[in-house]
Amino acid sequence: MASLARTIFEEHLVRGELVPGQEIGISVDQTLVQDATGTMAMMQFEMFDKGRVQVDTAVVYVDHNILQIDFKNPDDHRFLQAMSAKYGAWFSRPGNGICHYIHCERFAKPGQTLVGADSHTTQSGSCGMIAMGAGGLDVAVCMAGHPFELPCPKFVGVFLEGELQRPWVQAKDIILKLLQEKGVRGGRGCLFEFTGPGVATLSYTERGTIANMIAELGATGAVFPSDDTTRLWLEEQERAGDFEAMPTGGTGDFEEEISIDLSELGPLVAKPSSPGNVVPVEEVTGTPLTQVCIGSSVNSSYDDMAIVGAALRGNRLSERLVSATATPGSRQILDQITRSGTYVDLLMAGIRMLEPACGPCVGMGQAPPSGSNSLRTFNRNFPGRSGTADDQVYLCSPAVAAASMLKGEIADPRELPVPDMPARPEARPAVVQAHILEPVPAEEAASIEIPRGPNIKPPPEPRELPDSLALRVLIAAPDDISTGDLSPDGATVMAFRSNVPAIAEFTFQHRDPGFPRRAKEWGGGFIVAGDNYGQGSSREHAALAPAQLGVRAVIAKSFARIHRRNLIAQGVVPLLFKNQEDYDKAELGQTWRISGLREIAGGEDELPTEIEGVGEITLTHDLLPREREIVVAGGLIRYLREEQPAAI
Ligand code: MIC
Repeated sequence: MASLARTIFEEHLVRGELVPGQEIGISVDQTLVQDATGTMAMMQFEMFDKGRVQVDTAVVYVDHNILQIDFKNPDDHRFLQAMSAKYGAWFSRPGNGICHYIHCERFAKPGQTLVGADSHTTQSGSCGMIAMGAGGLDVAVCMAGHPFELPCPKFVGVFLEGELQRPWVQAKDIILKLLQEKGVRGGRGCLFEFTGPGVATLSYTERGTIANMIAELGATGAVFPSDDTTRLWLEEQERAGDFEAMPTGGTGDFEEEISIDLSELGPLVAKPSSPGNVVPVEEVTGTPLTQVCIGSSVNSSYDDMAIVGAALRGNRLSERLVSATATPGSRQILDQITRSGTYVDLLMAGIRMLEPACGPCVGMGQAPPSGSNSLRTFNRNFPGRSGTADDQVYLCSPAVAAASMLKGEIADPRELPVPDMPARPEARPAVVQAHILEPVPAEEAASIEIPRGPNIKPPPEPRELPDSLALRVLIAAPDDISTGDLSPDGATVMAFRSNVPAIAEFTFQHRDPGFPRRAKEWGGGFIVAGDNYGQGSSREHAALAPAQLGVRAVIAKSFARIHRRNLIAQGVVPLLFKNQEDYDKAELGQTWRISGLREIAGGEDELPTEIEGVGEITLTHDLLPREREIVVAGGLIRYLREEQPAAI
């Protein structure tokens, strides 16, 4: 046997060698964008003047900015609907559900590659495919027919043994266990392949839970075998023809191997405000709650909803809670929970039933009360993401959520009686497929007009990189700055995703609200940061917005994968400290003079830097050959225009 991930990479390799860290290019079979990343990505795709998308399957989903409190979001949706029709993409209407769930239901295919403008694109790795998150521009480049470029990941085998102690220990506890062991930085540069006898005990959607949240480790992706479970899933989705058996690797097939005994796991909880802050549920039982939310971006499968419904049947939510919500992952799941009786179980227990969409996971409604604890089955709990500045969000499995809904405090589900589960109704794929609009044939598409609302502004023009930059330090930020710190989540800010000058005004809103004004007054500057800068989402706005404010370089101890690439693509130089202790010399307002920037293209990796009043330090970088050229050209669009004019 060989590693499945390696085999798929080998089959798609168009450039480079499969050596961890080396720059590779792979051909792309499928792309996805969603409405919050998709408007920018589609405008960037337009610049390539290709007429039609150049991948086999391109899908545009509307699932993030689903609130219509003014014209901005609906204008974006209308724009995306027209763009999809014109350029040959599928268009999933608002109300169909979350891109990751629908993609697994309708499009994921064993052996293929998928690149999506959303970090949780990794969920489709549950279908024996390589699925990776990327910034919108990188996805636009793939839609235009170019390979996806990335540092080759290290292939890590995760050997699962034994079986979960069901029903109260769940797939969420497997990924929380990995997060507990490796932390939010521990998966960077890794592709996790799940193998071993324990894999066969996991359902398709349980695999999806793990593959979704592999993004929280900073990983490139996760892959599961395409086996009998996958076959049954695809048959149920009336896509039996898409099945191909693809086993995962065994001992000796990986660059690193780890094992997890599923039978030893208990329920786990991630405490505020990082998905890596994981403890056994026993450590937090009794924590008072005002809110519990199930579903949304992860754990919104039929089974996730059904177990909560069954546990609550005949009971009422604790009166200590202000509210509880349930968000099914897709229209198909909504249909199934309606027919199984789960919907009524949840309704009668007092849960607020929300439409299938990302919703509260991304701060799109359901902000918790100030200074209180909210328990959620979601994937991220970065500070302020819920919409409440001083939020205290805990992450858990549906089982822990169910027990906690009854008590109004974090509770151990193993105290509950095992409920009678309703019979699982068959899935009805047509329920959602009917509302995924097909690409319009090329002849008809040519005459389609694209309506652009007043909030839809063209992507900003990146600038050429000078050889030296003397600018001030705009912020000296700590470790693990998330993209939510840089470009916040939530209804107000995300409505400006199509308007970079406007969204830039919210940069660092929660951590340092004076940042945008300072950046403008100081004529731009540098961001200095600790480890894992840019963790979390794929939103390129976290690079575009600082760039709009004049940020020309970020100097950090280390970077998160997708954000590092977004900085490069947008022409902001990601630099590293040669000596990490030099981070401590950074202070707000200092002028740093960085020299030799254009020499990066020629292979230079030491940049002498003078810190005013402190002295000289050396900065460096880990840019791969092509990345160096892109940065020096001033970003990916300029690079493609200058170096490969035929490509754009
Ligand atoms: C997230 O879960 O953080 C998001 C919102 O889905 C983002 C995408 C975005 O910011 O639009 C992601 O994961 O990439």
